[in-house]
Amino acid sequence: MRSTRRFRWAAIPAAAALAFVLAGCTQAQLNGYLPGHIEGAPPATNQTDRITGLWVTSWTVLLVVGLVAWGLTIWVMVVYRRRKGQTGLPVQLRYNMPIEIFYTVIPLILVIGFFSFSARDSYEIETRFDNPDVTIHLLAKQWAWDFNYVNEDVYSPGIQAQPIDTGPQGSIDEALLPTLYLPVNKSVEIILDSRDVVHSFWVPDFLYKKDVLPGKTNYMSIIPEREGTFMGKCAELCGEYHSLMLFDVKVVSQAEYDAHIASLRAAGYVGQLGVEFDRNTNLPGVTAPDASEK
Ligand SMILES: [Cu+2]
Repeated sequence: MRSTRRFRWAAIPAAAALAFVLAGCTQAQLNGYLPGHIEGAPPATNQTDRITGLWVTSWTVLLVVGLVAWGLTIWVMVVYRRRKGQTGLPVQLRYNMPIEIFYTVIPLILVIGFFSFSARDSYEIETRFDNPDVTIHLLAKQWAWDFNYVNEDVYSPGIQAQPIDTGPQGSIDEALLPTLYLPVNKSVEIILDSRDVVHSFWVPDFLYKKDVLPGKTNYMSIIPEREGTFMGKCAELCGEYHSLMLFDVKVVSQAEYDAHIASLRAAGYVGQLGVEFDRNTNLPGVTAPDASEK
């Protein structure tokens, strides 16, 4: 009698878990509610499937752990509740070796698992190309972005987003946004430097962001795989107009990319926008800033 009642209570979390699994998953759930996924279209970059996989696997495992933990908690509360007429303390248990091994070993396996998969994926993501097809030298500044197209020796100077009065509150002039053009299916290395304070280069659909630090060069290695316009923003609070530090990334065909480079050249944007425009002249080092070098 006693054991069947226990079994009945244990069936509740088990049934709940089963119902959850049998309910099936929508595409958004399978994608972990991450942005940038379009059904039937190529992934935004060569990394997005990997990042989505790590995220979805992680939260699925954690959800199962949660269901087991919540199930056991509720089960214990119900089965071992104080019954009518009971007085005093129940039998006290201590030093239960199987349980102690269980709650030591399982979390250890989880932590090692999460660590190793995260380390593997971040290693893959952070590995730089030996010979990227396209090299972009990006310079972040309060509150915009300069893009140098290194191979073609042209540049695109950026200004911060310009609010416009027409349209809903908070509207900005899309045409004036700094825009980085990238050819589709080409390996791209973005070299990230800051002219002043800490910024962060973030294209939400690429599922990755990278800090842009003064005095330290960071690198981002991606292959954009889907044509389109991707919104980007600075993801590190960097001052008064941080919220206007917006940009677009346009992933286009090689022909459109070449045409854009030609239009920059025709507009006179030839050469590279270097560190001479940095506001920060006091980078880490052993020498004081020299006014004559400016
Ligand atoms: Cu910023």
